[in-house]
Amino acid sequence: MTVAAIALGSNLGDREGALREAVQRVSEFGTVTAVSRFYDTAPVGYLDQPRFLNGAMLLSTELPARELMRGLLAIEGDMGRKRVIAKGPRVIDLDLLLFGEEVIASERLVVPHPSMGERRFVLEPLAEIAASMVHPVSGLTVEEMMALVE
Ligand code: PH2
Ligand code: MG
Ligand code: MG
Repeated sequence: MTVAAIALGSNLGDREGALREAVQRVSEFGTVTAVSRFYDTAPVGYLDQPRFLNGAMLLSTELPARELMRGLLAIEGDMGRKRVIAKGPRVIDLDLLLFGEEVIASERLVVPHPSMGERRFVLEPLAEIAASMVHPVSGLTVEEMMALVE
């Protein structure tokens, strides 16, 4: 059994409905042990797009990381995500942030998520539900990462 931390984001259509639906669908891959509040956030990176609703969840799962990732991508596809502009508007974005303390660097999957430490819109919801979860590369807790982000 592994605890996976997953980030959720949406900035098109019914953002809250999309996040709720995604949580429901992800629950098919294990047991959801926590869901953060949803945060209305200004777009970061590619700025000319609507505001996001972001959240985070914890999933206890028996699946290996690559299977979970495959499942997350399938949910994104089912929910109508089209990859048009990199970092652009999306109905749903599901990012695998942490998978226990596993470190994975394959062509298809990199865990911990490489940019999680730079993103307040990821760390703030995650800190709400998993403050003491440890980043296996830096050794920092989510709470400590949150204190370092601008
Ligand atoms: N996702 C991005 C790019 N910029 N900004 C916010 N506020 N929230 C996001 O989820 C987000 C973003 C690409 O994944
Ligand atoms: Mg993302
Ligand atoms: Mg993504």
